[in-house]
Amino acid sequence: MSRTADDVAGLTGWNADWAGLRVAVLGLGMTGFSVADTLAELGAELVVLADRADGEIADLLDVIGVRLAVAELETELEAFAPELVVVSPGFAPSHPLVAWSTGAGVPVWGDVELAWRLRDRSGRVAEWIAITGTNGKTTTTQLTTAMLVAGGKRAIACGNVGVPVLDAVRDPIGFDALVVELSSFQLHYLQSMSAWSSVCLNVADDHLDWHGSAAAYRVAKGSVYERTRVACVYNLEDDTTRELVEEAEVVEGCRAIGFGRGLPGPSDVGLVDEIVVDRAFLADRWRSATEITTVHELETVGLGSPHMIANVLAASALARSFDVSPADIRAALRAFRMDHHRTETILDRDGIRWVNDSKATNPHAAQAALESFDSVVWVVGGLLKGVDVTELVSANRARLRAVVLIGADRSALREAFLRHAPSLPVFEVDTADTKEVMPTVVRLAVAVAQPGDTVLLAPAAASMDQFTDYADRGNRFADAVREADTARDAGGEGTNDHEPPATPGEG
Ligand code: UMA
Repeated sequence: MSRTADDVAGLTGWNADWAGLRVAVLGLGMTGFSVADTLAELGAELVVLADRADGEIADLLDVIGVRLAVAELETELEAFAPELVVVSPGFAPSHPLVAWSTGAGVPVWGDVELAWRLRDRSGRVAEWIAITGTNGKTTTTQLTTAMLVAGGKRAIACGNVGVPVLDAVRDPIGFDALVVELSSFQLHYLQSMSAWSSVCLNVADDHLDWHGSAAAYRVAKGSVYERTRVACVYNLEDDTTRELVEEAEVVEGCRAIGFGRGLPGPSDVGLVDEIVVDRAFLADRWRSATEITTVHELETVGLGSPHMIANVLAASALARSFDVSPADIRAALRAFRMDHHRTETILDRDGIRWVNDSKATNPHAAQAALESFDSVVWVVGGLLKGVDVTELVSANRARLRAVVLIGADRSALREAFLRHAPSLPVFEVDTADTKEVMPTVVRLAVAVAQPGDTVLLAPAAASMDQFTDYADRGNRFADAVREADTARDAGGEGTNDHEPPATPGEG
């Protein structure tokens, strides 16, 4: 007999009756495989539907005996008549397979919903610390994890950071805490998580094409706070995050903890005279504060820019909520190393700094990167995901020496610069050959950059129109910068001693 949506809603726990449940898994990337592998172990009846699939993962699916369909997906789905659909985050709610499932009244979960229900897999049930925000979430996730580990906890960073949550849940030893980075896509398909503590770092327009509207994106982000048990951490410099906490239904006794670069009130984590202090997690918070670290120390490990300090404050609040001592947090920060592609200096020569911030995949992130420098040759463009760039262009006009436009479709940016910065030199890289994009960028930038300038790759856009992902885009930029530098040492091209191109235009 088929199981109803109510039966499926009641499936919580590794030992629930998953056997024979008919589940359609949408997508076969990182997420889809982890879902299929888990449910196969639980004895569910499965089909994976994906219109494209990496050969290696498809082979693995075959090994675990799960069927894959790559064509006629709607017909396949209807014929399979699933009792549950588990969807990968790349599938928007408007995708025909998702729309059919919701229309037919079939429960649609994301992998994180499934992971939450299966979190008692090992005897040691981990608490979850949930992290979202338009920007800074990966760094904050890594910082929080490092702090927990320094505090002697067994913790792992998972979720959007690149480790499916189900992989963490199925660890045989188990963890004290999962530090879960959640994208707005994952949050949209998550219904029952009740985190120990949670944070939404900031909210700015992103992924509007996926969500359909800014309001829907905001709702998804805010859902991170729902059912939080100990601490909802919010950004004192971003009113939206405070409103989202106010709107959330949390567990009785859960506290709201603010973080920000100003003076902290009681229940906040903030800065006093360049010292990072906690005024939230101490008994006498009305009269005293605990020192965690100093801005000077953060600068020495590359965490001194305004947005990095904000990430450190948020991570500190989360770690303090899990009882990590200030001394352990400080030790974690001292040992912390930033990932590649985040305001990463590739070369600093003759007064010109070359910086890779390929991780800036939306205007909000690009703004944070631009603010770190006074005079910039800005490499920008790619897939804009339906987001308006006008404000970004007009707000940064004064710090720009010149602009190098990349991306398959550069029209929106071209238009914005024409309108809001008509006298600014704008060069376009017009090539369909991926290998040629970054060498051309570097040639153009070399010609216009002056001592004191930063050539900044902060595209404000996703990369998939021209590159595999943001890492590929950043690596190609870094390689092109280094190659031009080597060529210069060898006496060839790539120096800063020739004239700028006479007229901006296509490179
Ligand atoms: N697919 C289709 N049709 C579609 C869309 C997808 O068939 O219309 C199938 C294909 O088989 C494809 C697979 O789905 O191979 C890809 O699934 P996916 O796009 O959901 O990606 P995963 O490999 O499962 O990785 C996802 C996250 N990707 C996205 O949200 C787009 C990863 O975040 C995350 O690390 C991983 O799950 C583990 O949780 C990456 C990301 O780009 C880093 N995130 C976005 C961001 O940070 O901006 C949200």
